Amino acid sequence: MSEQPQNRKFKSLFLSDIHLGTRGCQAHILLDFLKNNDADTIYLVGDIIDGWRLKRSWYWPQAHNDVVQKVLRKARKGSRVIYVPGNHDEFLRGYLGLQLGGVEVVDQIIHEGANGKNYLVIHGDQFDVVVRHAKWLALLGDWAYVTALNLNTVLNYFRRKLGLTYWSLSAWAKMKVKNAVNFIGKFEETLVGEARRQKVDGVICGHIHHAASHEQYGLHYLNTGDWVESCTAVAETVEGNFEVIHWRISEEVETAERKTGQEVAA
Ligand SMILES: [Mn+2]
Repeated sequence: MSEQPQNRKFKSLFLSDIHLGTRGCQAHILLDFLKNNDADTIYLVGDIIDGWRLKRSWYWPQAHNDVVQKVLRKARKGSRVIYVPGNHDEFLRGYLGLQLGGVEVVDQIIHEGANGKNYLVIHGDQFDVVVRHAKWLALLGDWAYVTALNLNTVLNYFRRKLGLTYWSLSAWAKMKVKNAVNFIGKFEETLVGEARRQKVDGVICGHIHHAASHEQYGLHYLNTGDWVESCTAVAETVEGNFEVIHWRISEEVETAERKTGQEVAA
């Protein structure tokens, strides 16, 4: 059983940075989230399938398949599903304007909020100077990030054994580095600038794995976070309020789902 509100129906759900195809992806937690949350429109805001990683080594356990099936089933049952590719799934940028299995692929889109405001929905890498101007540097950063995540998995295994709670090394490292904080601020400011340029009221993006909802730069900035570490999503209620959801599952569910995932994958 989930520790959080069950069977909620939203106007819209925004999810990004799931990184299916990588070991870091918390697919079992996402599955629990998808079981308990539904929406008229589901926006997949990029880096859903990690093509960079899959190109190097194939990693595709059953749980990752289940996530894809779950989303496709929602599309069949009437949810509008919109996929806005990111840099890790840029291969989908070759399919813009097409429908794949009931999923619309677009580069960016304006979301009309129930609050009467318009929001630019975009992954955000287009405005990340590191990714834009030096892909090799971004890939290096990517490697360092994966290494940190793997270390994190080992670390948390022992923390679990010792009865300690989950603790994210890479999240900690990222937050410790002052440059990272500057990077987040700079990114948020740039995305708000783009929303302003496009004459909309706000922006909903992903990419930096840092969920947020604020008006620090004059317009409403929302970031969906990720399903590698923080397990977050942005939800819009039918009344037109936006929420950042941090999804958590109980230890028993986690252990059970991990086991099933492994059995099927083996
Ligand atoms: Mn990205």
